[in-house]
Order: sequence, then C-alpha cells, then structure tokens
Amino acid sequence: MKRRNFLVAAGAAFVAGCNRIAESKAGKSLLDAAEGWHQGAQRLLTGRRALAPEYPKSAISPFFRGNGSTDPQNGDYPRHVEEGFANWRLEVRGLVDHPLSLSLENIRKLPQRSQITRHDCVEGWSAIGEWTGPQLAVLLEAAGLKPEAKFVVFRCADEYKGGRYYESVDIEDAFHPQTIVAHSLNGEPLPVRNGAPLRMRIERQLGYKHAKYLTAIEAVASLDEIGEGQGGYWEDRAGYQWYAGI
Ligand SMILES: Nc1nc2c(c(=O)[nH]1)N[C@H]1C(S)=C(S)[C@@H](COP(=O)(O)O)O[C@H]1N2
Ligand SMILES: [Mo]
Repeated sequence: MKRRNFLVAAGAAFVAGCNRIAESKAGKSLLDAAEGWHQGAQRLLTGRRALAPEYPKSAISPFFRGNGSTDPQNGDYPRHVEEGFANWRLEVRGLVDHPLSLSLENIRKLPQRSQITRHDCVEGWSAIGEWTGPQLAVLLEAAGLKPEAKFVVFRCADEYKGGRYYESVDIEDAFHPQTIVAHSLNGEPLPVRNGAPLRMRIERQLGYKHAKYLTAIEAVASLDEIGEGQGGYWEDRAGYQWYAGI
C-alpha cells in the first residue's frame, strides 16, 4: 500500500509538472513527441502480443502437407521412429537455473493448450490444423530463465540438404501464449512428415520458424555464435528474415 500511495502521489506531481511545462511552446512540442513515442511503443507491444486467428474445427485442412524435411534418415532418428519415440528426450538448457531433460510422457502431463491455426509457408501455401502441447512459457518457467537470456534456440534432429535444421525467437515470442511445443496434430500424435514427436508452433511467425523434430531448447544471450549467426537455417543459407512476424 505504501508503495502504491507513493506511486499515485508521484504520478499526480508528474501530471502537475507536465501541465506547467505544456504552457510553454517548447514544452508542448516535447510532450507531443513523448506522446507519439508512447503510442508507437504501445502499438508495438499490443502488436507483438496479439493472438493469431484461431479457427473452428470445420476449417481444419483434410491433409496437412509436409515441407522441408518430411522423413529424416540421419543419425538416431530412424531408430526413434522404430521405437515409437519411447526414448525421445527434449532438453531445456543454456541460460537456465535448472536444465531439464523431458520424456514425451513428462510433456503430455504438463498443462496443455490446443489451437486451430493457419500455417503460412513463404513458398506460397497454407494449411489449417489443430495443434496441442504445453506452452513454451511453462517449460521456460520450470527451467528458470536467467535474466541474461535474450533468445531461445530450437535444435532439431533432422539434417536437411547437408545441415542440421535450427531456429530461434526472442523472449517475447517465446512467452507468447500461442507458442507451444506440439506433440499432436488434429488430436493424433504428430506424423513424421509434420515433425514427430515434437515441433514448435509459433503462431505469429511464418512457417520456417516452426522447428520440427525438436530435441533441445536453448536459452542464449546472443545469436552470434549459433550457426552462421543469422538465427536460423534459412536465415543462414538463403537470407530469410529472422523476424518473420505475421
Ligand atoms: N526441423 C525442421 N523444421 C522445419 C523444416 C525443416 O525442414 N526441418 N521446414 C520448415 C518449413 S519451411 C515449413 S513451411 C514448416 C513445414 O511444416 P510441415 O512439414 O508440418 O508442413 O516446417 C518448418 N520447420
Ligand atoms: Mo516454409
């Protein structure tokens, strides 16, 4: 209460001060500029936090096509397919207080979110599907993100055209309510084609940001040392935008 009263009093004093400043011409333009800045910042914030549209079940595409890697053959992945992903682990590591190593069962027991959204690929196709899994925020909170963490990197099991796929987002997208670690598509475990057993859904971003075949989530302070430093597979190879907000 004390702190609140202080804030109210400070606010009142600030407003009184502003009224005095506004009486002078220079003061007025200063306040106008400040207001413009604030509106810009506000728009930016609500813009980044806004939800992507969600659709009714009737809108779900009969077939959710695959793109990029659709049947990885490198490393341990084929063995995991044979084992029905019984030994798959998802690591949460990097700038966290408590690194995690989670089984699919661990992930299915967390609070879940389901969302029917439209996936937009830059190659010019879209599909609507229902995705289910815990919010990334739940995993990051469980691991305890350190204050230095500025980005979250997604590590993938697949090699595509000779290189491991990876992606990254900033903290704001990592904590967006529609950013989930999906284990199901349309109520069934993910098909291999769509990233089994785990893939990211980052609904305010274009398709290439939604990392499939997810093996690790890594909190970092900078993207400079990750891959070629551009924050993602296509960003490094083809100059795609790192911030692919839609
Ligand atoms: N690991 C991995 N993730 C990936 C890709 C990939 O090749 N490997 N392709 C990306 C691209 S360009 C798109 S459009 C989507 C495709 O998802 P889908 O196969 O479920 O349609 O996954 C993205 N995530
Ligand atoms: Mo894509």
